[in-house]
Amino acid sequence: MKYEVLHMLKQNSNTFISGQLISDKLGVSRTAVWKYIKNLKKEGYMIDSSSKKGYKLLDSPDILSFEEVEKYLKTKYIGRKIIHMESIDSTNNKAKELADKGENHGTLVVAEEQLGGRGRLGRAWCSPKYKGIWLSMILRPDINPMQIPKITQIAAAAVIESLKDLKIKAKIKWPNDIIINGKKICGILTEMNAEMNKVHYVVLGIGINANLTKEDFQKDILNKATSIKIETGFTLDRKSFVGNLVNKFEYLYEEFEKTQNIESSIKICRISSAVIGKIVRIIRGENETFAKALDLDENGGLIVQYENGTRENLISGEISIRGLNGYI
Ligand code: BT5
Repeated sequence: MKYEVLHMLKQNSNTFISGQLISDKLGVSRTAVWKYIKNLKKEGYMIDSSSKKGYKLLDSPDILSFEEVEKYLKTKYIGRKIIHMESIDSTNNKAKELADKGENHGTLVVAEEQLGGRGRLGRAWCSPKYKGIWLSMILRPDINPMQIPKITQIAAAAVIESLKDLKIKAKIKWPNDIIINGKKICGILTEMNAEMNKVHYVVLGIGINANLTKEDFQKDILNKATSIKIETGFTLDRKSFVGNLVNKFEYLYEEFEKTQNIESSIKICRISSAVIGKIVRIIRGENETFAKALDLDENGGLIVQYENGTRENLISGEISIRGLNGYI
């Protein structure tokens, strides 16, 4: 009910709306309305209250709840439900827990801060409060588990396209890093629950360093991590960015759902690749080899050629790519 009150305030954001009208429309007492208003103020909404005129919404907090992101959404199912949390260990953990209980395809888990944000192979992901976009999507594709790496490429393409709308040029360091000026501003973590031939669900985690300053990062990652704010000087409007990102994602994901192809996403990933044409270090556990990155294949795998001429199509999973002398 609190959000229905908020909805009414938002619809009349330039004018006062009387407590009586809200109470009549929603069928609750005026005291209840007053309590909801008090709670909304606690969440950071600035609401002018006047005993004669009623309530007027002055400003909304910079949070990524459904109520704040909704006006930017053009999707059919992705983000139509957002579970928003102030603080959580990891949105991927929460999304998995919810998916295990049957949460629907398209639901998003978004947190303002993660205390145990995760990268691949159990690495830590730095996720300070209100500074970034830390979200996970629950997806229920009817596909073979082998197809899962395609979802990472769709997500990478959607991030690139959303940045492009803001005239920000970014590149993809295959398979799951988005970089600006050679440093990482976004990481993608795709996890699944599956049997041999059937995927039960996928949790697609996306972390975007929107407005972090240098002080927000641990010192040991500053050589490879950065934020949109640091690189462009521009404060990202996180709400519209999330809306735009899920719109782009759903559009590209639909191609995959209908045809199992990700041609459009691969095109974007190819143009924006930070590795194609370069000699790269391929790290598999303890093992390191060098090869030239040639292209992406239709599954989103990276085609590389070793010094002896043999070629291999790398599948994301447990592989990391580095530049010859550093991160890229
Ligand atoms: C990733 O792993 O890049 C995947 C990151 C996914 C994060 C999202 S946030 C929402 C969702 N919930 C989660 O718990 N996770 C997902 P990987 O390729 O393994 O890179 C991890 C490495 O990047 C770390 O070992 C650090 O070196 C570095 N790193 C940590 N935090 C970073 C940050 N905020 N920005 C850039 N690099 C970072």
